[in-house]
Amino acid sequence: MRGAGYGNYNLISSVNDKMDSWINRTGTNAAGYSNANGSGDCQTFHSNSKDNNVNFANSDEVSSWKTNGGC
Ligand SMILES: [Ca+2]
Repeated sequence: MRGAGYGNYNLISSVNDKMDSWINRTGTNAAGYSNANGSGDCQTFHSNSKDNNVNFANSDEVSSWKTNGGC
């Protein structure tokens, strides 16, 4: 859980490749990446939105994320 405006951040190993839902309560789009350091497949976490069960293709793959813009 973070505010808007943060750059890329790598997930720790205990939650790496585990994300299956998200909520974005900020007014800024955020994004998650399948690989560390903002690389690989990207999915946008739209502002003021949520997804309780991420699409199969994007589930359990996020390894890094940012809150300063979408993909
Ligand atoms: Ca990954």
